[in-house]
Amino acid sequence: MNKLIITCAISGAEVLKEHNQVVPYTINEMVNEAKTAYAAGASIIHLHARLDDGRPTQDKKRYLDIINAIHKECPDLIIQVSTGGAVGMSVEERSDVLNLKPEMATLDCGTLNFGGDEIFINTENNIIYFANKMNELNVKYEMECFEKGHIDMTKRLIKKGVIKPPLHYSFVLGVIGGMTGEERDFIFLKESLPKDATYSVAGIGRYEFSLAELAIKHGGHVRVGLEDNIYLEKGVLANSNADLVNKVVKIAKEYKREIASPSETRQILRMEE
Ligand code: KMH
Ligand code: ZN
Repeated sequence: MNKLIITCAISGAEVLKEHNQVVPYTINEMVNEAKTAYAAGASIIHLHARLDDGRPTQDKKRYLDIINAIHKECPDLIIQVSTGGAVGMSVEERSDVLNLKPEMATLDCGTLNFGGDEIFINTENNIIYFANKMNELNVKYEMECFEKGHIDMTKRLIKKGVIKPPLHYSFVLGVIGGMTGEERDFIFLKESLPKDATYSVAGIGRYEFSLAELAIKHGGHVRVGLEDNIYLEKGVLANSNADLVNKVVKIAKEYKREIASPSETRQILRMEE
């Protein structure tokens, strides 16, 4: 089977040290989490910038400082910046980081209720705006789909020529307000993808490792990290992002999936085309 791409979502925008004290906020903490996740097997770091006090920020200067600091330690690592930011941020605020011409970024493909009373807004015009900007700046997009309707939206935008192959999806499942991450959900989404698309899964909370195992088994790719889940197992907090990556590597071994390096990841995702 193809090699496994592991993405590590080290920081997120919502998870706090009050939830797990190892959630990174400062640049040094981010570098340490990225470096150890990379050593464990991650080839992509999904990054949300935070201020030292933990507040999420889409400030491009802060992103640049974090990216440079991580690349100083791990020059080869792929850094995927978030254009989702945090709920409530404007499209302009969220997209400013793209002006850094990052190698990769997320493209959120639909609106949903987010964790109870909030709404994560991604209208069709918003998605077109982000996609056009990423096309223009040559940024590889990973399409974040929180439910099946979001995949349908990407198909509509592929037809319109807004979203251009090669296509890489992420199924983010288990958000309260989005689709759950049961096996049948996973199969339904996987079978709904356009031909030749690659995909990764990001299971939120208790879905993190069950979804990871399904993707590993079916030839997909996996995202883990404190953004999505703070536990190594029920009731046991993870000591680091690397802990979560190590657990995926162990599952991958059981299925004889080798782990992709950053350069192999670029090839699998056809980033050099
Ligand atoms: N923080 C969420 C509201 C992304 O990174 O593109 C959005 C999010 C998605 O995390
Ligand atoms: Zn994110």
